Amino acid sequence: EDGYALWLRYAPLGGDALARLQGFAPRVERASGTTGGPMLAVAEAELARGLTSLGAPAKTKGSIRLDCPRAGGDGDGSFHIRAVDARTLVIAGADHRACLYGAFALLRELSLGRDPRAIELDERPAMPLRMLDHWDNVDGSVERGYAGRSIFDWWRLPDHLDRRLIDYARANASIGIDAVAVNNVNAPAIFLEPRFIAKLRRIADAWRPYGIRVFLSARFSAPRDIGGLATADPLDPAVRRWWKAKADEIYAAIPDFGGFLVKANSEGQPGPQDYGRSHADGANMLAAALGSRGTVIWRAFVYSAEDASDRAKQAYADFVPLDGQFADNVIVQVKNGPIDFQPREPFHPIFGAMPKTRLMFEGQITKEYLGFSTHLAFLAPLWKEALDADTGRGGTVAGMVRRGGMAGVANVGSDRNWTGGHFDQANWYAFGRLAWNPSLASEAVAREWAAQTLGRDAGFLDAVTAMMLGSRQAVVDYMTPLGLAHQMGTNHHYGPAPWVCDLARPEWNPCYYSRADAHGIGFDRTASGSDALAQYAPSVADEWRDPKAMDEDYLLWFHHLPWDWRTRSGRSLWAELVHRYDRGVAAVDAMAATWDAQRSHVDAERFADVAEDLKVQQREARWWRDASIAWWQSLNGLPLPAGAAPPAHDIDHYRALAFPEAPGI
Ligand code: BDP
Repeated sequence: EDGYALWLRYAPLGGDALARLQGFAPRVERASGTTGGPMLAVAEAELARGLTSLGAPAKTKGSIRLDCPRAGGDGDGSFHIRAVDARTLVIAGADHRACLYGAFALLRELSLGRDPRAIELDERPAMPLRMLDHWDNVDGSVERGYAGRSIFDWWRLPDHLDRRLIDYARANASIGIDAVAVNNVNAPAIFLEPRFIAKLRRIADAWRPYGIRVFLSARFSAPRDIGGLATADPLDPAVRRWWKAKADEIYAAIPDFGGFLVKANSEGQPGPQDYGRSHADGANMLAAALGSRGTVIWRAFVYSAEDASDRAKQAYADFVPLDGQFADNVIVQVKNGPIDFQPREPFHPIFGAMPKTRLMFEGQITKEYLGFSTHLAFLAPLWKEALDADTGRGGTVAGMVRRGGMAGVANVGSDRNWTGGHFDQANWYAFGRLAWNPSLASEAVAREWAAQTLGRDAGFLDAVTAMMLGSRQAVVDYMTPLGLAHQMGTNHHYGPAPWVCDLARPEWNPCYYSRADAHGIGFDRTASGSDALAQYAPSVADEWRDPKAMDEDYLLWFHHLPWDWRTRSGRSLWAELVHRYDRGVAAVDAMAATWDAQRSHVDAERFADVAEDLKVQQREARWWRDASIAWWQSLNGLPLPAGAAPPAHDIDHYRALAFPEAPGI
């Protein structure tokens, strides 16, 4: 087993589960009124493949009836599954998309060993767009990619379509993903040229039966870059005509093209502000070009060089005043937290603050700031922390995106196991499942993933699920405990670099975020500091205002405190910080021990791969702990708390480390 099959292995059932499936022995049939089509064919082929693989006998008795009258897949994919009599299970919904999702859901249930005739599901997606964003470049490299090269072979497209792109679409369909942006948000205009539209068309045709619409990251300055115009001003009539013609050209090739994803006036990307126009002016101009055919997804990830007083405040300051100005087919895409995909951040204050705007949640599946693909970190608890958060403005974060969706920065590459680390598959899986239903529990998602992907033994699942659930907190503890953020190495974001303080823009420096000196540490975001707290609803801000009463997981995010400040454990802030680093290191050691005890439950290849990665993680957790402690000590001059091990090296050793070979830049 090399991991290529993902969670769609359909390993043969055994024991009672096999006996029940054999007793049912279904064949797949269509209800009268349901006619065939490419999407239904995918559902039928998947059921046939899955049932056979799980161990259903060739001689059939019962039936699985597909009752999805409308051809095509325009509906939202809601489906239900239930037994109508002792030998017939029906998958039903409005159109073929319902049967597609229903087929995968049924196979998931069967894979988990459920009694086929007792399966009853009634499901509808929580939000319309469940999307993956690829940060893949035209040359086959992947920004922040840790799973090899891009799966998109732009060189050989459109003549050759890699088989892997079909397997990719199938995996996405199995978890309800319905949209994919194929190229990096830092986009060159070349993707909008006719040559590339032909390539995109080939992909769109291949993915249509799997219910996936393609999106393109569009460079805002394209009318100048490739259109021969002197400007890209969104209010210029020639610019508007250019985009309209471009959209027409794309729709002629791809009638169900999803639309444009845009990173504008952010980290050097061009945008409407270059012409004194607002984000709404820019987004609405593109929205008019697409018309009712598609959607503009406009990213709120902005922070300007001019005002670096608190980066955490800038997206809100730029976007909230524009609430109500965006066209209906614009969605503003907001990262889970106000800075940048850190191991832990409070939820983004824009959620709840733009009631007249369709919003989308952006999470990062690829682990740019969480140890790349060599550290095991299950991210469902990270996303859930934001999704479940009550905004104090009439609902949770998940509720605020129900008219928009969720987009995850993909962690998929051409590595044989897709995601670099085997457990990173769980993050892809979890993102899709949560976008379908954000109220699923992290534990349930971890368990169903592990059962389908690794093995079904109950003791094994208990151990592996617990390991997964604690893994993200372990990363927080050994990298950035107590609400610290952005302490990673420059550019590649690999390893610790809390000492860095000399980069061109203040908010690129780890020292900007820690604000550590001889006296204390932490970023004051209360009224005495940047007052970022005031961007949250009063009920939420109240939770975080008092450092004595608040959840200490966010302590140094909101407060600058002296090193001898008393935490709730009774320890000084310094001792608590060291305690948490140590807790993180110990947690990784425990994960390695847990995994080691599972040898008999996992195939040798995947067992060894994971064991090797955990060794790297053990080593790097210590590195993070030691380098961080050595640095803080060089500032505060404090002795280590009693019993804490001294760092393995002095601070100069850690500062001298360099990694030109680090991937993903
Ligand atoms: C940052 C990444 C950078 C991305 C940027 C973004 O370091 O590579 O381009 O996010 O989201 O975290 O646009």
